[in-house]
Amino acid sequence: MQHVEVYGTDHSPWVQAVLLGLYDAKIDHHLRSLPPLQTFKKAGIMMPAARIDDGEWQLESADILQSLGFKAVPKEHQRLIMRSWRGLTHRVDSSALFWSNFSLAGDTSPSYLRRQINNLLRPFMPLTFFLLIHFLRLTGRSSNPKNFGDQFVPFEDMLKTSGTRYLCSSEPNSLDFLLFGMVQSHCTTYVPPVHALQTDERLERLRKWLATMQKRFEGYDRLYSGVYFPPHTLRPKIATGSERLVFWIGAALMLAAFPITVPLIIFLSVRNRMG
Ligand SMILES: N[C@@H](CCC(=O)N[C@@H](CS)C(=O)NCC(=O)O)C(=O)O
Repeated sequence: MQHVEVYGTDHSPWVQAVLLGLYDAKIDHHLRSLPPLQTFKKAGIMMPAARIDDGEWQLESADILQSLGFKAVPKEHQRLIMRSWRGLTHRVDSSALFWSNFSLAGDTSPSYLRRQINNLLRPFMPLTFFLLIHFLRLTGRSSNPKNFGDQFVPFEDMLKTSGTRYLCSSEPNSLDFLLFGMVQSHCTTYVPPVHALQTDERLERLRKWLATMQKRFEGYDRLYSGVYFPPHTLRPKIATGSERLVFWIGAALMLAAFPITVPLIIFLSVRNRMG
């Protein structure tokens, strides 16, 4: 494996899982912020997508991790990861914070011109997530459990029985990346599950696991959890002023063009859910 191209934003738990796997396996990779045409045609803005050595674009984080050489994730574990997503919809509690956090995660293309073109167009992704999350909240589908710690208890139990520092083997594997990716996502904009992870008395082992993962990923430049969990690290690097300016111009254009953008987002979302 020479090079892997990944599409997505590092605010997504599933994109994070793939990036963590790539970092851990020391595989050369690049993160692009706009979807490739092939996946856009069939899955809209769905992320992550990845292609290994100019091969076919692949969707689904667990499948991508498997293609990278990591373990397959059993369906029941995938369901547990899905459940640990609860609370992420709180990232739109403050629209200003949601948008400004996205403005900071700039495109990373080496060419300045390409980077700025991508920064101009990438607000389409947060706009979609913003509308999707509000839709989930309005339709009562963003479940709010009494205690956000509950969704992490099954992982605490796994650590109790694994006999190692990781969830199911002596080295971190797909499940560790998926859960740690979820934690990264919860930390991009502080949401209630972060508080549960920090304070819930039932999650002692999970906090140790987080510290182990933090140490392992010390040099990883998308470590959002470092601000909230020890050993602490600085927040990931942010986009420059001119990159953020172009992002905001793009966001304004997307909003001004809402008679086009909003129906397009609805069309892509409905088609994804039906197909
Ligand atoms: N099961 C998929 C989930 C991917 C997913 O839900 N991605 C979200 C971003 S966090 C997305 O792209 N949503 C856009 C949409 O639903 O149209 C995976 O593990 O890769």
